[in-house]
Amino acid sequence: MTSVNKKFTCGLAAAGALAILMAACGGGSSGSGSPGSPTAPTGPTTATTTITISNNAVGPRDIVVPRGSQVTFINNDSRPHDMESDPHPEHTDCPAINQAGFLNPGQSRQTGNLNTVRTCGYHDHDQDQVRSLQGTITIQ
Ligand SMILES: [Cu+2]
Repeated sequence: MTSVNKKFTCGLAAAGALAILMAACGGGSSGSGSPGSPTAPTGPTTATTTITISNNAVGPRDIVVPRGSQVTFINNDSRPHDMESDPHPEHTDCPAINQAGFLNPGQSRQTGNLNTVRTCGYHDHDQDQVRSLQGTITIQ
């Protein structure tokens, strides 16, 4: 019965002071102001500012860059690609990525300055279902 009693106590604390509850009983992350721990990317990440497209796939898919960086997309494929920020089709998460945009074969272009510490997903707007053309840029 000890655990039940503890939960009951926390409930009372919540009614009184939410902030104290968060500290005493919550133990969860605050959700803001936690430097160095952005949303964990799905795969291994690489410290580079260049993403190359070939054989209808990006590489490396997931990269880590310092805040303020520009990332260069290089299209070494035999067909055009249109690299844009998630989510599709709005492209609103990280608008700086949209500056890479449409790349003909052999073309390359940089994103704008990635100034916000966060993880940005990107995709090929013309093949938004193709996983091999999707990845993440983690800004830290
Ligand atoms: Cu799109």
